[in-house]
Amino acid sequence: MSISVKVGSLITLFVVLAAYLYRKQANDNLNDRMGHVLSGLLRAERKVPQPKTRVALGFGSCSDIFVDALSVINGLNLLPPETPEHFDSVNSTEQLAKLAAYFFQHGAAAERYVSNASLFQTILDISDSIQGRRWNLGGNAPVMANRMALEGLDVLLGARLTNNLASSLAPNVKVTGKTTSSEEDVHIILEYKTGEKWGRYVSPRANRLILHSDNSNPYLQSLEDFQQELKTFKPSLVVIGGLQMMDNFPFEEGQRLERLHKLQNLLAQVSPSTKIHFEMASFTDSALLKEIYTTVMTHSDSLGMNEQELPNLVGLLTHGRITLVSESYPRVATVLDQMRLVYNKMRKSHRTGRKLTRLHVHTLAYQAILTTKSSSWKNTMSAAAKASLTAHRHVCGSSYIDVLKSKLIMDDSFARSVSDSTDKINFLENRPVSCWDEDDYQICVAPVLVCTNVLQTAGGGDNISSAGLVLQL
Ligand SMILES: *[C@@H]1O[C@H](CO)[C@@H](O)[C@H](O)[C@H]1NC(C)=O
Ligand SMILES: *[C@@H]1O[C@H](CO)[C@@H](O)[C@H](O)[C@H]1NC(C)=O
Ligand SMILES: CC(=O)N[C@H]1CO[C@H](CO)[C@@H](O)[C@@H]1O
Repeated sequence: MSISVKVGSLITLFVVLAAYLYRKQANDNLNDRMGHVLSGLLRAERKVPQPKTRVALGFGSCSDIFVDALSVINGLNLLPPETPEHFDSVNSTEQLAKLAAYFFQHGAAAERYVSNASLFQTILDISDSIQGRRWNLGGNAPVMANRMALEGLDVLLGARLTNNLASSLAPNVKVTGKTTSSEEDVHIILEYKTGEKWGRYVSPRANRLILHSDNSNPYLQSLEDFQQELKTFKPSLVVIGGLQMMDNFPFEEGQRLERLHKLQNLLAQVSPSTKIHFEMASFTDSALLKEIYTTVMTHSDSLGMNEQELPNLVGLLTHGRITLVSESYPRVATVLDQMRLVYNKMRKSHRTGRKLTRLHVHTLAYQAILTTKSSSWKNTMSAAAKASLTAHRHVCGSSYIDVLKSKLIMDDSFARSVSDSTDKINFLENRPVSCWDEDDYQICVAPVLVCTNVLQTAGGGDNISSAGLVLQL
């Protein structure tokens, strides 16, 4: 070997080594930064004691089967459709393929009713045969109930449960109404990761499409029992969720509104010292969301929702229609503007019911909580931190947070409003939760250490919202 070749390979070696050291340094800096963000969030979470109080939640329950979306799509021999299309409910495999492509290509969360019972059974049988599928307790109210119970609260749950489901509840959850032995509603949660490919469609982020064919949840069967027990349970918070099960369900004429009026009546009778929170979900039927707006939302002190559900509500409030798919990584400024719009519209247009004093929006990248300054909601900063940590813990499936399994996708600074890009908040890694006052409210924004090792996305919103609420009571 000649000298020049030796020198040449030596130089190559140095270059490779230098590149390696440079990358290692960059990684170490990044991990240091995330370490600071993590300890800042943990400090904020621990700053306030967990309250010892009572919470009541309704409605509905189901069994969730979590399964890899593409395995089910392949199992059903679904070919990627020419044109993705949206449907309010699903009735054939062609519709399913088009609908799946529609949400998959946007990485948008969705939940749809399958009107064809034999098709639903087929999808379920295939899902259950796929390796790695998991069964879990499901339904917004039971998941939130378990979360609150884990946080040490006493919980009343308005749901009719089968014995099987009742056994998955924490011991400090009391269930209203009878347990039934009849069949339980099943929700199929088709999960996909970022960058998965189905034909020419690529998912821009991890998310899920939920399919259900519920026959009992849409009727809010436990409502009357729940109302009865609330009188003696005297909770400090009532949480309402699970109403999306009414979306596209074939009710008889007038039946849906009749149930919602019963719920409105229940809420109107809740003592003024008890707060009411409504957890939004994915809706497609604008008429239903309008009914829920007047019967439930205007009777709530607090609303919780994700980055898809917020524009839905904004759409309803501004032009009476739901927006189907929106940005999956919305900027902070956009979300804050939408929150201000919802807050101001709801505070102004009030005739009866309660005044909105709290709004929590959970997104993949950050948590934003708005609270009215004169309200009795406490510890907004700690609540935002806890919600953010819970988002990571839930998706990664571990209460310990590993910075090596995390990434920050929030920018180093963010504008507070789209209308003024110079009014920026710098994100401080040692004090990661930014809070400030505006008009009669406070806003806190906490970055999420986004889990890169995704175990589950469904149920995230329920855990995150509950975690935020717990510290604010
Ligand atoms: C299913 O789809 C067919 C064809 O589009 C339609 O005629 C029928 O009414 C649908 N059935 C249900 C239950 O939605
Ligand atoms: C319901 O699904 C089955 C297949 O699972 C299909 O054979 C049938 O045509 C579907 N019904 C409608 C109305 O599309
Ligand atoms: C991170 C986390 O707490 N996840 C929980 C979400 O809620 C379900 C149901 O209560 C729990 O099983 C998870 O542990």
